[in-house]
Amino acid sequence: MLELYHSGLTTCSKQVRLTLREKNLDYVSHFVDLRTYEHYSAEYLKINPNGLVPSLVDDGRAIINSLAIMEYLDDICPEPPLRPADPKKRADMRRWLSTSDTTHMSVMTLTYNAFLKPEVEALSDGDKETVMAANPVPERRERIRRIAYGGYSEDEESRAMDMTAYTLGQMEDALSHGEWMVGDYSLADISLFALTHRLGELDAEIFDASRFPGVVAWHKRMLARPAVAHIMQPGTAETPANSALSLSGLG
Ligand SMILES: N[C@@H](CCC(=O)N[C@@H](CS)C(=O)NCC(=O)O)C(=O)O
Repeated sequence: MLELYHSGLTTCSKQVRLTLREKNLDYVSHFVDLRTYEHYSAEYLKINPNGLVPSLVDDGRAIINSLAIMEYLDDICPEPPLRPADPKKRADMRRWLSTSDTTHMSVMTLTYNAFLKPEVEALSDGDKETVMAANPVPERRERIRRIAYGGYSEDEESRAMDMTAYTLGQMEDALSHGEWMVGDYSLADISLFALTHRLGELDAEIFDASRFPGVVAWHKRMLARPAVAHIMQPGTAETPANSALSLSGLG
């Protein structure tokens, strides 16, 4: 039996929920509320010692990291295949998974400044300290400290924007060769779509058809997939209101 611990519409939860849906896999859904810090509870930390979502539990064994989970799902359920058989293309796919991971950091910065700043600023010092102390990963703790005290500067925001635009530029090149990132539809498309979906929510000025026509057209192809329409519906049991955001600004 598969159990998914996820937070609805946060970037990494979208990646795994979409993979599950594309494969038509049933699972027990556990919504982890990032806004009440459920991901830092002792119970959840036993599943995911990093205190991050998502986590998959398969017959009692936890698998963590959204990208590892996506590959795991393709291993245990090979149909329809979401990784190219050709080793070179498979390497390309992994390169995009890695790119999605690094770009996620920049998109988090944009998300924080656009959506979360006032809420985090309004937290009491005690709450801020609680959140910082709770996160087990030193790099994340530092990011939360950064957010809680001062937030990202314009300069940092502009660097995050540049980095995101750089990734979109690389995607534009890749998409000039075909409809999907690496030949057939694959985990590369799923991992990157989770980011472009967030850029759409942010109404980010860089995500623009005049600058990246191939990416915007690909994004529309993604939106037309039934699995995407299914998992993106806001306000369902899996995606309650505000499920796209974590108050620690790291969704
Ligand atoms: N892809 C990585 C990163 C996961 C990640 O950043 N998850 C965010 C949601 S997209 C999270 O749990 N944020 C809560 C926090 O950092 O407090 C993984 O799956 O481990």
